[in-house]
Amino acid sequence: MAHKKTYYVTTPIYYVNDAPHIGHAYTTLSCDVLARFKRLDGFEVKFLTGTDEHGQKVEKAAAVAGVDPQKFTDDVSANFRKLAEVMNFSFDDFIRTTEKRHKISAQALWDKLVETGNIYLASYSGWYAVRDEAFYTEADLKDGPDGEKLAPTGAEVEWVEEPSYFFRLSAWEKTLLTFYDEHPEFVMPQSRRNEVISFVKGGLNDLSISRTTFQWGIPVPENNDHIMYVWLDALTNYITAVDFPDQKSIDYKTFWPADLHMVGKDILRFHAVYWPAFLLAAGLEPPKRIFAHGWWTNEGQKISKSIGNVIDPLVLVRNYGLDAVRYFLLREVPFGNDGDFSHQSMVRRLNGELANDLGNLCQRVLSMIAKNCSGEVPPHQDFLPCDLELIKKGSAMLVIMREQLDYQKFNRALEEIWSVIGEANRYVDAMAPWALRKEDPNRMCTVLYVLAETIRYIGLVVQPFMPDASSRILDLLAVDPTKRGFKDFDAALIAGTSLPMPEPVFPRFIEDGQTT
Ligand code: ME8
Repeated sequence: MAHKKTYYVTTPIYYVNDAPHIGHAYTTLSCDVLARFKRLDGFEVKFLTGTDEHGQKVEKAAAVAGVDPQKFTDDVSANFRKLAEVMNFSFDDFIRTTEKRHKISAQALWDKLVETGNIYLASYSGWYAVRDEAFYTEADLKDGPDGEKLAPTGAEVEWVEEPSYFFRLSAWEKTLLTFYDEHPEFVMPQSRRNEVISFVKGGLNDLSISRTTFQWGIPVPENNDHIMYVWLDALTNYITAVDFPDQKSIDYKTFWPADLHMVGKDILRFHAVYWPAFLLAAGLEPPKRIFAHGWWTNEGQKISKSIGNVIDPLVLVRNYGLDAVRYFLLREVPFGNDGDFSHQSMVRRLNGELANDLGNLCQRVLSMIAKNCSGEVPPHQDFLPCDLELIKKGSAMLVIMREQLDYQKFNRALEEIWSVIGEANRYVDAMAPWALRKEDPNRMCTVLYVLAETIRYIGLVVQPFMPDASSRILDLLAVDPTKRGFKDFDAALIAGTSLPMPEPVFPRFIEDGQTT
């Protein structure tokens, strides 16, 4: 039997110090689209998300809330699960770093690093930013507006002096550079890869990987006075979820190394430098790709709790509808670049691209079929070159999208679909099937068949992006739910199949917040 194609995609695990916001929804959405696309394309998929529950930042947030950290993390982690439900994320596993399976895995990775001589005990003195959960040297810091020292990210820093275990990161510099060289697509986009390489070329210091001044974390196996550094703990989640340390397990053998760790640009270094170094040092394979996407701002401003402009994805979904939000986030910005959220552009895309371009195409064609072809897929005669051209464009989308999504070019994939939608709308106008009704009804049927078939192609490829709207479109064409995978991409509509009464697929959004 042929070996099944597999795909393992992960989101960062989110800190439970705060409520989920649009940035978290964005990262997970991008992974959801890839997971759905690959499943439709016949892959065995594992899509992992979850929450990062240890560390000083979470311990502090729990203290501020006056709640025990476990209870606090239970509550906030549940909010992330709720977000996943509301956004219709199709994850296969939701990991929490406070789970037993994860403690076993993180401690096992630690043991491997000890066995291989990569860990030593010394003491750390330097700066630490709780917000970033990151160590900084004096040279990294910048001056704040009141002359205070700040991390390069703008986070407050505190001076830390304590005994600490260290990971011999400096010893892995050359191996990492060779690894990047041999795997040119390990870090993407290219500009981020260049940043990573120049950071490593600038020289790596050994990394402090344990703390002693707080409790909330996984104890170091050989010395319970030490808590594992939260990033070492958190990164390990990606192998915990495939049963590490059991490297003989089916999941480990099937899915490791992961195909893609999707992250925001803020946490690239942890994923593209520290994580492969830990894995190589432990004799494990690094993942195949780290993709660092850009940052969202809100109407031009940095999103922050103190500014009070945090965008709650649940509110967006309530206002605009889930599919519209999913579409907007991946269409608005070339994936990898920073992007700005504005209600105006959301409404413009919703009305222009969803309600007008796609919605009207479906509505026009399906209501003409309902009226003039007794509500059945019309029969067709020989196709003319212009018919074949449109069908060919529809059919070619899949191959193009495969390539674009393999490089995380979500906006390009959507542009491709919308260019076919544009062609189809121009074809309707040029063929004017309403005018053919009397003079050449057979030709009218052929034109409507070509359009219905093009809409079927569109409905199929839109599935990963807009699962609800696409399933409504495919239902309106009576496409058998078992024939919506890509192996049936070219299983054309059959004349005479009876169709349900057409209904609008996308509402129009009117400025006072109402939809019609
Ligand atoms: O960093 N725009 O968790 P976190 C786009 N626990 N994406 C954004 C965003 C924005 N404005 N704000 C957040 C952590 N994100 C660690 C990860 S992984 C082993 C541990 C997204 O809750 C983006 O993906 O701070 C970013 O990398 C992530 O949320 C940070 O989430």
